[in-house]
Amino acid sequence: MGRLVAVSNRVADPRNHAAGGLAVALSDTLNKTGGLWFGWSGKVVDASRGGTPGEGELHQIQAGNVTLATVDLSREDFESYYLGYSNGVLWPVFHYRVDLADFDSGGNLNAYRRVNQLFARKLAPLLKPDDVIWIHDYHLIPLAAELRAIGCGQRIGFFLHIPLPPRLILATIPQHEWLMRALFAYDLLGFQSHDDVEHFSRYVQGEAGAEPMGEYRFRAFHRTVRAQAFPIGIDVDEFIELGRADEARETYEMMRGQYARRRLLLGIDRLDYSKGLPQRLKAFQTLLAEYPENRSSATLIQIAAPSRESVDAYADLRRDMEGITGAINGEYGELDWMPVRYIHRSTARRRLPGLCRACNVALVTPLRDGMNLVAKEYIAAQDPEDPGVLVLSRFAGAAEQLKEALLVNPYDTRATAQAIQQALHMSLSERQARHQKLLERIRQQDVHWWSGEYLRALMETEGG
Ligand code: ADQ
Repeated sequence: MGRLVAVSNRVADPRNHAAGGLAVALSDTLNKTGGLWFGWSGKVVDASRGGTPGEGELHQIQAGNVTLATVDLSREDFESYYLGYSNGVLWPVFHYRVDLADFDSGGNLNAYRRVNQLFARKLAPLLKPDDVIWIHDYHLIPLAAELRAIGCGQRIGFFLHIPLPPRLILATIPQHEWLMRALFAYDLLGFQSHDDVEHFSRYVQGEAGAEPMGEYRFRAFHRTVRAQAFPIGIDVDEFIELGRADEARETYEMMRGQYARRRLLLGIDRLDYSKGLPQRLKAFQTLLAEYPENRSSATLIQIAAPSRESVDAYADLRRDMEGITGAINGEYGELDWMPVRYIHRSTARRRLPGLCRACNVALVTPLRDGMNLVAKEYIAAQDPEDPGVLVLSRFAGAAEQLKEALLVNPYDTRATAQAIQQALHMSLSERQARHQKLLERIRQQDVHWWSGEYLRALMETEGG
């Protein structure tokens, strides 16, 4: 295979494994092929200080064998492309929250196109003819079409980290046809789950008259694209290793010391409306109401990292969370026990394994989620001799794989409360059996499997 060129909205130094996620997934191949990683620098520059809006400056640094190339965005583009269209239209609709989408601002769509064109213009001169290009996520759906328009004939793949919704939900986006047509400029489309592929298939057959052409292949708009599920995983060994390091162990000891007499439940998320946090708190409240033996004992540690705070829906969610937490703590709290510890900050990755291991139950209950890696990290962090229990939303992509978790409908707060009760009282032998299966599953399809399978499929795919 030629050189790997990864493109994503944000770029991470592949030497820094502590960053997790894509950096771990791509570092092997990027290093082996002397790769290039291209994206936004994270810097917003004010147009008034020079530079036309959208014309980002290109920065290149060498990280070992890998070149990191990034561009700055103007404030206007950041607000319209990133906050406006990507996170104000695509994110909510792709998570089935049509009610939260702001469809009215045509300026946002223009900026979305403009930034994708800017990325194409800045990236094209850096490309070599036999490069293999792998573009990530909803911010960059039209990027391949823009690259093709200026003459790039390389193999280009796309991976969508978030769900693809059903046809009629997608069709609420005024530009849905343009977006979906843009996907046909790729050679391979990767989705998190089989449900997502099914939604793609139904959309293109229903809206674009596409013909399925045998396994995984679809023809529409005079092009053929391959579409397939590649569920993303974690680096299980790396996470277990992280759990053996000092910071994780100290976190574990501190938690066990502080909460010696309690049963701990854990939620770790970005503060995002897709993660089902208010519903989770209400399920916990129902648990305390209907199973009073948990009062003065069960403690929910909810860590919710700040995210996209200047988008209105996120500010509303923050207020809701503070309100519900206050109500539960006010109603059930004792001088020596607070039912909910709500922390609106992110936690250092090095502490996560210790935190996960110290908690008896993880609540991973999104209303919709592409995959959800916290579910997999929780499994990897457990002591196989005395593992905790994963309560998992059936609407997370991870539910297609993690069948031995307690699967719940997060909208049904009473059923979720029952599942939490079941988790808190599960026998050791059942916990061990479920955990052993889950660990096998996350090992079989870990992050190296994910990137390996994806790139193998991309190399096999005939363009056209
Ligand atoms: P996210 O929505 O960001 O990602 P998720 O998979 O839950 O979701 O988490 C990604 C990483 O962030 C995990 O490694 C997790 O530990 C970390 N993280 C989350 N909350 C944190 C917190 N409060 N403090 C510290 N770390 C935290 C998108 C999709 C997901 C998909 C991923 C990867 O929305 O569905 O799983 O991409 O494809």
